Amino acid sequence: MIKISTAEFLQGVADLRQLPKRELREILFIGRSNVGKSSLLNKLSGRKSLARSSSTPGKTREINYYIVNDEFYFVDLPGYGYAKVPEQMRAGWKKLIEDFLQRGQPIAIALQLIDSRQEPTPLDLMMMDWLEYYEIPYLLVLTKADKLPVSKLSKQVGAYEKRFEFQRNEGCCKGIVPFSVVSGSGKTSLMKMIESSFVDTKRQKKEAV
Ligand SMILES: Nc1nc2c(ncn2[C@@H]2O[C@H](COP(=O)(O)OP(=O)(O)OP(=O)(O)O)[C@@H](O)[C@H]2O)c(=O)[nH]1
Ligand SMILES: [Mg+2]
Repeated sequence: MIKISTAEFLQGVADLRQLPKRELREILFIGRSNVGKSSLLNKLSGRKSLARSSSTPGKTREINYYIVNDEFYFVDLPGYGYAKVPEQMRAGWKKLIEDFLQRGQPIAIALQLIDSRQEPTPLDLMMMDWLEYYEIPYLLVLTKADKLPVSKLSKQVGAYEKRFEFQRNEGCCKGIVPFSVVSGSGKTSLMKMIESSFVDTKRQKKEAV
């Protein structure tokens, strides 16, 4: 399994002209404000405070690039769905994300985070539609799994499996993984899935030649 030996903040991007010059495979972290993107990124990299995680939702306004093992990027996308954000900013977010997904950079996999206690929001569903449309493989990560009793959690995973059966079988959804930053559960399966996404990205590249 991939071992993360180094992970460093590289840069924040508010404008696509500022994207890093070096093209490396990317793992995207997508989800609404406060869902646990930064916490997951920190947990996977084994660095407690690499990405700023806070209890103030909507803090991350830029696309944050982290370079891992000098080999690939973790990309923390700005959270959406924060009620207090002005309309103009919301439109800016949509344009930034959609342009970002269309760049043609090698995205190994996107992690679409949803709170395990909740139903996907309309913006989560819109994001998933975009991922399907641009044919970006993704995992649904059900966060804060420690906040649900085990039986409720497995019921919820079952409900997600059923609801997104089509995306799982015919679309780009590669799996549904419950995760808790508190217990660390889900970390190993996520790392394995990220690793196999690298193999698939290589394969796609070869086929494209
Ligand atoms: N109990 C529990 N709390 C969590 C978990 N993951 C995140 N949190 C908490 O949820 C809050 C938000 O987490 P962040 O990682 O900052 O969320 P984010 O998605 O990066 O938020 P933005 O950057 O604002 O979009 C923090 O207070 C975290 O400690 C989890 O698995 N379990
Ligand atoms: Mg964050």
